[in-house]
Amino acid sequence: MFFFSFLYKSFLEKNSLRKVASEDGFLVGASVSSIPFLEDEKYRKILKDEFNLLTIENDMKFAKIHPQRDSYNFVIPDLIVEFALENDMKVRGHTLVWHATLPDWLTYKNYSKEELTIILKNHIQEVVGHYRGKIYAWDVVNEAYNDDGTLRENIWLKTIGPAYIELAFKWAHEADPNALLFYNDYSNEGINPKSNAIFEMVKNFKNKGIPVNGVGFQMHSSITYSKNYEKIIENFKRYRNIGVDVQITEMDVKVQHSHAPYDRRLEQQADMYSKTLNVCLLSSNCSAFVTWGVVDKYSWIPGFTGQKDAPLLFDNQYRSKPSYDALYKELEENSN
Ligand code: 9MR
Repeated sequence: MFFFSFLYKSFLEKNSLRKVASEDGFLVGASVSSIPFLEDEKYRKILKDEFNLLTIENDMKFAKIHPQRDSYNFVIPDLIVEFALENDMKVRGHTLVWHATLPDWLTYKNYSKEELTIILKNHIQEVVGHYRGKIYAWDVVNEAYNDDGTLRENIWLKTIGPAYIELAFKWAHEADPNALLFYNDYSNEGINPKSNAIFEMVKNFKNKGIPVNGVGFQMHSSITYSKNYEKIIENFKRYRNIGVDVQITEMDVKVQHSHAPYDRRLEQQADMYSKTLNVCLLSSNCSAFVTWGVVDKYSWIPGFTGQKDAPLLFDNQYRSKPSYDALYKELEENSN
């Protein structure tokens, strides 16, 4: 009986992304959204069966976790972190410093440089300190660059100045010296003014001893925009040469804006997912592949574009899609 239940269990485990990824120490993850996490048992089951890494999609953002100047709200992120650790999954913390999803108490008041510096330092140290030892990697700074390679205007740059980025990394490291610290952005996967500027910043941080471990490539994609995979490999390689990890942190693939039959669009989507994972698996410094959501109906995209879409690995009936199969196959063939 024991033997058969063992066989059955191994069979079930075999058919999951995390099982095939874990054999090689690779991390395959998804972002978690609080409403389905709290209300949808099937959603939680997919999370724990399929992934060995979770990113908290919204509940660690400044406005959510630090809603008033003198109070923090760790309730939902605590539940998700506990769930992850109970199920032997790692967690990516997202995100400490960003221009968006800020609380009103920050947005609608003018602070001096000294005040804002203390606010940011306290925020980072309180949040990172709360999860010390539990969060495997933090997106310390998110989307600080414009596409032309200049720094994005935001309250941090305006009031603290460009040093806010390196200060954030130092403060996060002080609060949890074992957490990996990432800079995360979008449209930075190829070689372009934005990715060059980010690379120069990270290289400079390494030279100066600022604690940065990795760069996240969000990889929000669409079947109507092709990718230059050679350039992505080249970009990942230059990070490897300076001892910096890379991760795919927020991948999804839109299928709207195409006139192809739906089945064909899902095949194109699968192809994009698997080619991107392939680049990561063939790059020795690429340690994780994370999708931005799990089940199509909970994706952020329809709300953002105003059009329905199906950007993820599971459809609205929780069935795995061709994109899932393509990732599974890629993991099976190419992890080492
Ligand atoms: O998916 C997230 C969506 O639910 C939120 O409304 C939005 C604003 O906080 O952020 C979305 O996630 C973003 C992520 O935090 C950073 N990279 C881009 C993601 C998609 O906009």
